[in-house]
Amino acid sequence: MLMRKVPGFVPASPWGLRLPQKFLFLLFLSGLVTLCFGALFLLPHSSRLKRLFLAPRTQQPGLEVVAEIAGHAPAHEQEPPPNPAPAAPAPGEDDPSSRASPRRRKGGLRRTRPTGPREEATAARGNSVPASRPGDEGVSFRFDFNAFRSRLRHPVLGMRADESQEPQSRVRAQREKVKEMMQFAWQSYKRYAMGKNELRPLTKDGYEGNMFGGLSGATVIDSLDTLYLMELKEEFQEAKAWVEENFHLNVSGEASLFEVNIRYIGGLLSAFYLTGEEVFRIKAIRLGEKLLPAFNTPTGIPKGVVSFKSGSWGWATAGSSSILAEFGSLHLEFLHLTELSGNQVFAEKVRNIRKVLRKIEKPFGLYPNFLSPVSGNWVQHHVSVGGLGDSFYEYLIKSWLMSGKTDMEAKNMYYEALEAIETYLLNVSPGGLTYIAEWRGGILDHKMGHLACFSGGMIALGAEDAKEEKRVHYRELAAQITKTCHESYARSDTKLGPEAFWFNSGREAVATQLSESYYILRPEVVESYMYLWRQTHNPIYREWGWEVVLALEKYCRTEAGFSGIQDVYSSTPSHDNKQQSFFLAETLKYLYLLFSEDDLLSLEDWVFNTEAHPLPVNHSDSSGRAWGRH
Ligand code: DMJ
Repeated sequence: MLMRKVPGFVPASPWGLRLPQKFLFLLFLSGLVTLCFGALFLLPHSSRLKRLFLAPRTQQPGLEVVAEIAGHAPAHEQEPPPNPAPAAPAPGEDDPSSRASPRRRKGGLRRTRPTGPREEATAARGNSVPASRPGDEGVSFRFDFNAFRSRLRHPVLGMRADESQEPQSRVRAQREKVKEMMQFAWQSYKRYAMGKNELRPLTKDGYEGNMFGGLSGATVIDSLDTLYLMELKEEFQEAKAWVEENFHLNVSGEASLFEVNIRYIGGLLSAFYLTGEEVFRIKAIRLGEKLLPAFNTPTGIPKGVVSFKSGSWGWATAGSSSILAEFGSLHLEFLHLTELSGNQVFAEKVRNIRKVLRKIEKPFGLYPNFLSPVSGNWVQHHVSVGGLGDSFYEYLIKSWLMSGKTDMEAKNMYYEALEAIETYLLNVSPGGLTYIAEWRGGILDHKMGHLACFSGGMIALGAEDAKEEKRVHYRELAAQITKTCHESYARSDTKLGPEAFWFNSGREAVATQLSESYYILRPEVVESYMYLWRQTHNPIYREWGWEVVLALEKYCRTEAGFSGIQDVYSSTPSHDNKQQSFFLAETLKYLYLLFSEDDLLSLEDWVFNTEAHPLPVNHSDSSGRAWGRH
């Protein structure tokens, strides 16, 4: 031994050590062992050594990762919810939570068919996605679906109180009618256009369009949650089977980041949260990864278009500005992508967008619609709560709600923006109609787009958390704007509203030219009816919703599906030959919710993305750091 060779060292035992020295040596040894063991905890989650020595924890791994990185206690160390509700079974199937149980998952995640080499390559490249293992399709992170469902305050599909108490009620018949419309829209799509992005009901064929970069099946993905909540079980299974077998991500076109996010990512995320089916989670994450190159700009503000071909997009080569409503409507979905993948990159991307917007100077507190992703400056001073701006404001208030009311930054930005909108854009017409005009560097266009009619619902939704002295005011404002939007419908021959309506020259809430007189099955007006109904239970909103149902049946229903119309002021309008996917995702869903009990997708548990896909409120983290400000 080395110690024997040390001069002056006198061995005192067969081990060559005196008792105190022996004690010291043992102390040193035990310290060394403790250190080595402790170091295991510092190894990355994927480390083999770690997996060998430390048994995996089963509680809420998804939240743990978010919580660990955010530096606060994981959810399973917190209080259980006050009123946990049992999870509702998926239509036509057993309790989905049993399918997603850790025991089941031990044998591998639910397998879907291979999705092609490009997808595998993308996953392997991975933007720091955990390494893939055979059987898990490249997404090895595990999300505890049971724990998530146990935290919901209401059963997903509600208690169906209305049906049991009033089996023959009018509202039930109205709801059934909307369900029949959904069934008809779906079956028509399935018959003539299954797998295409949208149905063309007059020519009885499908349409791909150029927004989705080669992705197919927008109507399938957009319909999943609507079919689920209407309990159209067979149709839901058809849609799910198509996703499993035919929804391929190995495409190489150029896609709208916004459209792919709100329709595909939003639809897949909702389908997962409603059913626990792994196929939806995995596809959402894989598709989310394909969107990341859009953020490779000097500011991190994404370009509107992402090229799936190259995997990256030359920011300098493609146009000069990004659109507020587009880059400002990613926050909800991207936080959920992080929640379901454990990959912080998604959350980081949208937090950076927030940071840029927070810092930049706003003219009069208003957010213009165009921003340069290169310089980070506004490109022109056009402000609108309709197209180009709309869902940015919506995502602020919904980020606050989705965070479990902890994302103070979103809350403050929302109420500040609303104040500026009220001060500079809000008007009352001579006829007493309240409307939100558009602003061009200080000059007002006295018009409202159909798209801007979502704002009644948004303001109603945000009213509850406003400063006390503003609450009643916002409720009233929401009701007034919704009434104006109803007027735009009521003043047409078809009782459907035009794409844009004006307030000038003595004409109010009507389109002034044919090019603005079309209706393409848009949801915004019924969306506001739904929120106002939930807030007030004023029967007028159900009456107005029913007027829309009758008008859709009369003017938009064709032999092979629903179609938009070219002139709402004609009693014999021409059809535009398009059944928009958002008609199934949004218009019919909001109508169905309008004629349902409030606990069907309760607003305590869910926020709807801008394509009406429900995403769950974070009930897990009272400190708010996982979802809120970092
Ligand atoms: C939908 O895709 C979404 O609602 C989006 O926010 C705006 N446009 C359509 C519906 O009109």
